[in-house]
Amino acid sequence: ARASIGLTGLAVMGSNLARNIARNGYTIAVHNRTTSKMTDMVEAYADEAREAGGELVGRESLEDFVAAIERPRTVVVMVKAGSPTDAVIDELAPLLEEGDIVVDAGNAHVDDTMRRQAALKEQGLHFVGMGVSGGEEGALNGPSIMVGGSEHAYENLGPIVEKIAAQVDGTPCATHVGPDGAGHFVKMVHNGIEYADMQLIAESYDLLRALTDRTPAQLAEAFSDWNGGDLESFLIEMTADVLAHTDQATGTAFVDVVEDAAEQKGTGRWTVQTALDLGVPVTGIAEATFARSLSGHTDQRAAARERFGSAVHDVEVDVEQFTDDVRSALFASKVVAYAQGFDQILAASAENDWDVDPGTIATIWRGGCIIRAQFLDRIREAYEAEPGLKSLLLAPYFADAVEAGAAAWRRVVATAATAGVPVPAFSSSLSYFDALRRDRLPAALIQGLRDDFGAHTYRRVDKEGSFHTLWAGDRSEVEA
Ligand code: NBP
Repeated sequence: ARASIGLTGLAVMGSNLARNIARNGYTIAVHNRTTSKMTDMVEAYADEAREAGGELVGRESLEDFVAAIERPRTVVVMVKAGSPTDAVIDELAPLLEEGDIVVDAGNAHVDDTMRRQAALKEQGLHFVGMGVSGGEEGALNGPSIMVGGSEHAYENLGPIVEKIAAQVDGTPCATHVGPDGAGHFVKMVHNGIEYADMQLIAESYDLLRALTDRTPAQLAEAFSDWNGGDLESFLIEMTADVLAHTDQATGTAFVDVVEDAAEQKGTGRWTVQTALDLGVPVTGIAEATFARSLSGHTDQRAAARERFGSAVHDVEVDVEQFTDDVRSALFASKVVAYAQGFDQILAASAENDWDVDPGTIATIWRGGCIIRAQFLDRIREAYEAEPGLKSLLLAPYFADAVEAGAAAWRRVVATAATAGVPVPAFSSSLSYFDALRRDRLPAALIQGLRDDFGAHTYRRVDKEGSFHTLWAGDRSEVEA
C-alpha cells in the first residue's frame, strides 16, 4: 500500500513521531540519511504498527521513499534545525511534484520558515512550518502541534496531526494556526513562555529555600500542594519531582549536585529578538533568557562573590505566610508572562495577516506540551468571552487574581530585595503591571531629553501636532 505520509529524520523526535503516526493506523514511509537507523527502527516497531492497523514502510534512498507516498505527497522533515534542514529540503524538492507538501517539524526560526516557503512556492510546492512541542515523550504519545502553511497543505496533514496529538476533553491539541510562518512563530513563543514559567518557578524555589530554611525534599511538598490549585501544571508537578529526587551517587539532594549554569538552545533568545523587532515588551521572557546567560558567566560570578560576599541578609518571615505570598507572586507573574507572550503572537499575526486565534492557541497548549496547565482553560475562556481583549491581564478571572495577589507580590519582591535574593522575573513582572496601570509614565521626561539633545520632537497633552523647544536658544516652542 502507498503511504499516507512520509517522514525523514529518524533521530529521537522523528522516530517517535513516526511511531505515533503508525500506531494511529496510518501507513507511513520512513527514511533516514544513515540507513541503519531506519532499518533498526522498522525492525523494532513494525509489529507495533501492524497491530494498530498501521505500517512502517522503510526506504533506503530518498527516491524510493518519495515514490512510496500517495500524491499529493506530505513529507515530514524532522532533522536538526538550520543548515541540515536546508540540505534535506534541497535534496527532496527536485524529487517532488506540483502540489506536494514539505513539512518542517523541527524547531526552525520563523525567518527560515518564511524563506523556505517562498522558495518552494516557486517550485509549485507547499511548505509547512510545523511546531511540535512535548519533547520525545510527547512526540510518541501525543504532542501539541502548531501547523503553519496553506489550507491545501492542511487538508491531508490536518486529520493526521489532529489524531496523533494529545487530546484534552475530546479536543485535539493540534490546529492550523495560520499561513506561512505562523506555526513556527507560535511554537517559538510557546518556548519563550516556557523559559519565563521555569524562571518564575526557580525564583520561587530559591526564595523559599533561602528564607524558610527547608530542604529541597520539604519544598517538593510545597510545590505538590500548589499543584492542587490554580497553579496546577506539568512544570509545577515536575518541579516537585526534581526537588524530591536524591542523587544516588552521593545521597544528597539532586538539585545540589547539578551545576548552576542553565543552558539554552535558542528559542527563548529568538522570542526576545523578534519581540524587540515587533516592539512588544516580553519582559518576563527576556529576564528568563538573561538569567540563564548570567548563570553561565561563572568567572564573573566567582569574582563578584569574592569581592562582595555571597551572604543572604537575614529577613524574618512567617513560613506559612511567606510561602503563600510566593505562591501568589508566582501566579501573578505567570499571568504577566502569558499576557506578554499572547501580545507577541497577536502583534506578529497582525503584522503578517496570519489571523491567529489566541483562544485556539490556548486550547492546543492544554495538553502534550511542556507548558500544559489548567490555567490555559482560563485563557481560552478569556479570549472566547472577549475576542478583542486588550491584555490577558484584563480578563476578569486574571484581573481579579492579580489584584488579590498584588500585595503579596509586592511583599515578595521587597523581601527578596532586602535579603539579596535575585528575582528578576518576579520584579520585572511586577514593574510591568505597575507601568501598565500608572497614570503618567516618566516617558514624558525621556521625550524631553530626546528633544533637548537631538531635536527629536514631542507631542503635547493639550494639543495636536509635534513640537520642539529651542533648548539652546530662547526656549520658545516651535511646531515641528
Ligand atoms: P537532531 O536535531 O539531533 O537531528 C538528528 C537528525 O538529523 C538525524 O536523523 C540526522 O541523520 C539528521 N541529519 C543531520 Br544532523 N544532518 C543531516 C543532513 N545533512 N542530511 C540529512 N539528515 C541529516 O534530532 P532530534 O533531537 O530528534 O530533533 C529533530 C528536530 O526536532 C530538531 O529540529 C529539533 O529542534 C526539533 N525538536 C526537538 C525536540 C526535543 O525535545 N529533542 C522537541 C521539539 C522539537 P543521521 O542519523 O544520518 O545523522
